Amino acid sequence: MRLGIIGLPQAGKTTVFNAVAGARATVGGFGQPGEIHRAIVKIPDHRLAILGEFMKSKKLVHAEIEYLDFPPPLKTDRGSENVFPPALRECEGIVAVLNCFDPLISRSPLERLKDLQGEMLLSDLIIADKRRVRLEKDQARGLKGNVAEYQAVKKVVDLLEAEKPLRTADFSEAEKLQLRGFAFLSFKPLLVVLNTAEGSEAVTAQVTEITIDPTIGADTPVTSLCGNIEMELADLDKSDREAFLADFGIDEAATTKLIRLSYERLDLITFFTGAEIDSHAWPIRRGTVAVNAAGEIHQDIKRGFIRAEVVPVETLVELGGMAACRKAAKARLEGKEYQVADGDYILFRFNV
Ligand SMILES: Nc1nc2c(ncn2[C@@H]2O[C@H](COP(=O)(O)OP(=O)(O)OP(=O)(O)O)[C@@H](O)[C@H]2O)c(=O)[nH]1
Ligand SMILES: [Mg+2]
Repeated sequence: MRLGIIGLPQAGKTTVFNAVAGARATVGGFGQPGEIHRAIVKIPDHRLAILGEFMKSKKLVHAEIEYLDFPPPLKTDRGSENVFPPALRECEGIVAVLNCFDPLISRSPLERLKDLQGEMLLSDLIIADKRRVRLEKDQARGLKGNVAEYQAVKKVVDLLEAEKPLRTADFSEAEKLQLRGFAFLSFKPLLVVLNTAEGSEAVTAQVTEITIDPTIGADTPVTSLCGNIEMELADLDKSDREAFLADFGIDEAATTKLIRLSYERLDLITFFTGAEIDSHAWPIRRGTVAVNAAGEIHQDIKRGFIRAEVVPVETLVELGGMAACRKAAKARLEGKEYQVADGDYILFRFNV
């Protein structure tokens, strides 16, 4: 799962990227045109450590997501679908970074977010409209085109012309299937980061203004952090970082919160497996059923699926193992269609 970090020029995208990824990409350099930084980030999860300790695991395997740091939208290409690099279309979610540290910027964060969103709407519209024209031409020539696709594309064009991002509209599963291949940017879940100056919190009014704006959508989380401080923090080793946080009475770095929010925004939850070799946190989409969760581990486990034995990982550790959980009637046997819950520890029974 990938999240693309985007923003207007000099918003602090690369700084935020360095902070979440512990990376050291050059900041303030106005990037190389077209240069994209990528990094895989482990999802912090205290439950994995607890499980690993209990299982005496040699290794912990975290759930991961990938962040991509993009250059700003191309100004010269305004009005084309290539304002953003194609790699952004391959991301499952988008993080928009807004410069709130420079007091000389007069447009409000909301206005700048709308500018950025405007670019996304436009590039989606160009793609959708091209397709609409093509399908209408086919119809005019008497070709029996795909009616369902035409209707879905027409709906998209209408929404975009009304400047409505697709993620705020309702689509049926059938429509989504028709639209999947277009990878529309405004369809992707969005997360907003206000990048604030050192020592200043985000202005609550700015956050609220974005949160309640109907063109952004109520589902869009808005968080704030100071990119510079977070980047320095990410550069410290673990004990120094903990000491730093304790000094300031902070229990969690803002980037940790951002990573957690990213994970949630992608609609991911975690289930666990564990043994002496390793304890493993597995990311899956919320709503995934047991048999498909099994497939994440191995196709054989999916194919030969019999039952899943399930218990919350905390209960497993607290009661001291699966046998004790069975005895206390805390472990459940679930079938293929069981919707896996966040924090489930699962033993798959399978036969191949
Ligand atoms: N004071 C302050 N400056 C920041 C902060 N975050 C970024 N900057 C500065 O803003 C400038 C741009 O930072 P980058 O992270 O390179 O911004 P960017 O959005 O990646 O820039 P481009 O990729 O060129 O569009 C640098 O000089 C940073 O030091 C912050 O939290 N506080
Ligand atoms: Mg940059």
